[in-house]
Amino acid sequence: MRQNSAREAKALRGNVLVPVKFNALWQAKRQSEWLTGASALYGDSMNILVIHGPNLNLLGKREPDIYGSFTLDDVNERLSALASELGVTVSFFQSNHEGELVEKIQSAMGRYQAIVINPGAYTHTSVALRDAISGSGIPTVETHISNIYKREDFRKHSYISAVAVGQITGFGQDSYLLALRAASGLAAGGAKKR
Ligand code: CA2
Repeated sequence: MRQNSAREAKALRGNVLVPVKFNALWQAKRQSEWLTGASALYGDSMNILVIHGPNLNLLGKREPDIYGSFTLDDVNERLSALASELGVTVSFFQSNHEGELVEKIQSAMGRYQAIVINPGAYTHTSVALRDAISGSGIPTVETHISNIYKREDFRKHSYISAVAVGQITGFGQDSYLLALRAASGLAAGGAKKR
């Protein structure tokens, strides 16, 4: 009987000790993440995908009066610098092809917590891009270098805006930086909900 209770006590200690140790480690991990602001508690860091639509590869090479003299590489470099400040990881994709843009958005599911997109001229024509964004469920920020509401009438309608969380338009290359700040907030919001 005594032997049994000793064994039982040992077994009980064993059962209790493991969760207590685990719990202590878990608490320490949570505390350090809270202090450092790291997101390891939720797995990987926040991944944000920046998509540039058709003709944006020509930035800085043509029409500087409308779109400025900066290149797409300049924009991406500034975005990378801001991403480091914000503690997020940013990836870039540019295509002149609607189907490739759709496929990129589809493949972003489960990999990216937010999207920044300048859909270029597809803003005003593409139901396919709109459906891809909507179907992905990824919070998306639409952005434009020029103010699309100050230009030709055909640019005043966006197929994307109704499925985007919001739109930033008319701030030159700063539009992208503002969009990344917004996307970073959206990605962090999504992580808190997990
Ligand atoms: O203002 C924007 O960011 C736009 O999305 C740019 C698109 C235009 O179709 C949208 O209405 C507004 C055009 C991107 C083309 O960019 C070029 C850059 C240099 C030279 C030629 C085109």
